[in-house]
Amino acid sequence: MDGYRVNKGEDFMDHSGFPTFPDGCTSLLKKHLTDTVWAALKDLKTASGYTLADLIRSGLEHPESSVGVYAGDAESYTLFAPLLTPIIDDYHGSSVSHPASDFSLSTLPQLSRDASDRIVSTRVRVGRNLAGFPLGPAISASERLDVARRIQAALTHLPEALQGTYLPLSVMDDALRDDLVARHLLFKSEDRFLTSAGIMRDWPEARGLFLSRDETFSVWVNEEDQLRIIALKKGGDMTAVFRRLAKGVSALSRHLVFLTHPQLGSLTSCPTNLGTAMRASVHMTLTGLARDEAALKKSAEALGLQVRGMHGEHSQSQGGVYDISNRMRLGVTETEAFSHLIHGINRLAQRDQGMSRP
Ligand code: ADP
Ligand code: CIR
Repeated sequence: MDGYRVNKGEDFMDHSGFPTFPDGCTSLLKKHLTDTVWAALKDLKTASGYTLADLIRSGLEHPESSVGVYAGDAESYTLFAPLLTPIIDDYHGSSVSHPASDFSLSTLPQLSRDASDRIVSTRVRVGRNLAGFPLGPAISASERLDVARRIQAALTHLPEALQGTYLPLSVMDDALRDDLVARHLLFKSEDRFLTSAGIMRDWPEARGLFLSRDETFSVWVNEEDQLRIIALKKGGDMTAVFRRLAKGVSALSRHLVFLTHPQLGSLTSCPTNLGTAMRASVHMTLTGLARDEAALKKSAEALGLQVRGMHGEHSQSQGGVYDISNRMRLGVTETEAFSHLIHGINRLAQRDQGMSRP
């Protein structure tokens, strides 16, 4: 859908209370919320009080959503499985048991010289949440604070090369915050999808950014997920960024118990992030392919890649530079997802080269 329209209140219910979606809505929520599924789930509530209405609120209020649901807790994934399983299968491919985490470097393919030359910066992030707590949409203010304290304590045990400073959002001045966001180091303070899901409640309390001294390793605290563990570096040394991220994840997992599921891997508030919860991305110059953005998105999609703009999801490209990342995160290891990205980037660079010839 072009632009967006916020659905409010009775707008999106028919006379029986079944949610309705405007024409042109292509969300996975609309596709999989049949009247049978709705009738079976509408009166259910998880132990932390999360209901079907909570689960689907973001997708109803924003019919331009691509997915449209956020889980409130681990139990959401079992209680609301008749809706979430088809959405998960649709996004990630049919459900398979998620393999054990593997960040090994030995099997990574070679990045071509042509691709490497086009890469402005490389970023790899994983989402994590803590076992024993609800996810962002259903967590209470005191639980969120407890989560932040545990993460801050774990951060003090990072190896020397990753050490840095924790910056609480509640005491950060606007100029510093804007600068960190502009330099891709900090999350934005508004997101209409997350707001509708209840994730932005009590903002900016218990939110923060941990930044390593050299600014190439960071941890976002209590945004969409309780932790986003991130490695980010200028240039196309993709292996070095992947290795740095793996080091940080491994260090933190020795001091925190992350929320996992036997089939779904790491549990995250948005089902697109399940499994590895990893999005590895490059900012890449594709001036030839940029002449037809719709075709670029189509070829990237066929390669299993996602195209975003220069400031993340729902933003625009600038100067022919795009954010290219792995789309699939569940049912593959981190190394497999990262290898897939490298292969895809090599292909895109090759195609762009062809398009750029006079
Ligand atoms: P996510 O955390 O899910 O990746 P976004 O798509 O909103 O969420 O991206 C978060 C931030 O990371 C944005 O500022 C985005 O521009 C930045 N980013 C993503 N990939 C790169 C990259 N390769 N180089 C620099 N910044 C990046
Ligand atoms: C949506 O449904 O569009 C938002 N809730 C974000 C979904 C996750 N992003 C993605 O798959 N690109």
